[in-house]
Amino acid sequence: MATSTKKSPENGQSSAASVPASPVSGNRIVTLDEFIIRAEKDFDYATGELTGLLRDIGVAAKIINREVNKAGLVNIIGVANSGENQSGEMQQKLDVYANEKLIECLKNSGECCAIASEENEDIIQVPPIGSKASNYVVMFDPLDGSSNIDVNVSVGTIFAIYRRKSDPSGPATKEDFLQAGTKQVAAGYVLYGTSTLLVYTTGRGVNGFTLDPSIGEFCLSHRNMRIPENGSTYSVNQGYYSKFDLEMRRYIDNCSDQNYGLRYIGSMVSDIHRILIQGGIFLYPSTRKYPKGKLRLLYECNPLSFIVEQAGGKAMNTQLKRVLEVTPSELHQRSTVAIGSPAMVDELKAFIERYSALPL
Ligand code: AHM
Ligand code: MG
Repeated sequence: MATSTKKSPENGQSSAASVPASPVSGNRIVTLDEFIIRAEKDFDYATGELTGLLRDIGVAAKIINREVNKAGLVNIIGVANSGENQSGEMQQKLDVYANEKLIECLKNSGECCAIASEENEDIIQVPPIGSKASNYVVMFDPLDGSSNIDVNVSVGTIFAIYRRKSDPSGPATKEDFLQAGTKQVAAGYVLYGTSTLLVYTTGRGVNGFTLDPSIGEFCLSHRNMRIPENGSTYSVNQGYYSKFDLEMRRYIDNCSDQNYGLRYIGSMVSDIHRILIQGGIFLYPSTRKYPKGKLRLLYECNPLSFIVEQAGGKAMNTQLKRVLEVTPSELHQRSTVAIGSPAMVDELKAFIERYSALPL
């Protein structure tokens, strides 16, 4: 039976397992919108803003999904060499398109006061609509793994929502975005895969919704997701093996010795989604090219760590610090990361402690 933990907006997170107190019943279809509205009732201080933001992101995800799905058709249905085609926008790179759509959807409703995107150097102010001052900021990676689009491999959108720290009567500031991941009020991802899925958490467990193209709605399909305690696959770009630190090479050797399977899609959302369902560990350690790791703390590591922790998993960087407790100093800060089944993250931790030459 579902449990309820009433919370103020200041402490947007609780321990993992709770689901909305207003349960959704039986086999009937529960849409994302319905689920969000029901869940909102469990927050004492809910004003509808967070609900509105999640709905905006859901709408943008449907638009992005439509374009991603026909990406291979661009050259067929576009007007040859004219620079234009029937949608006008399809010839843009899809990550630029996804970025614009998310910004547009969020600006239209005015439910957030500012946006930060992996695609934009600086924060984007969202002008208030009427007298409504918003309390939230949103950050996202609009199309993660976009280099995979050309070869028809799954890509994803990742997002995180925080309460602003600055005075709501003035413009948002960079400090509103430079908050530790523990301050996330909500986070999620959209996976444009064999089917399109939206998975999100508001700090009270994780739920997933599959897009039913026949009705154009995300429908609850993965209720209260829990990551397996252990797994038998590891996910890392093993091509960089010789560029990894000793402790990481020893851990990978151990994975091989133990006959763990190697699964690496090269789209973080897809790799994390598989691990959430089947168990396993995802790694992006430092390499010679990316000494601080490749992935972005704000747009990739924090939201996916929040989701995995809420599903019962663990997420740390290779300095063994919990990812969500790192206080960012830059919008586009990179981080090393190890995310996944708790037993596997603990096993990696033991290897790092044993083999690391660096003081931890
Ligand atoms: P992107 O945001 O430029 O798409 O880069 C992030 C992606 C992740 O989805 C994926 O895990 C990683 O880059 C793959 O990197 P690599 O090709 O170095 O293994
Ligand atoms: Mg990315």
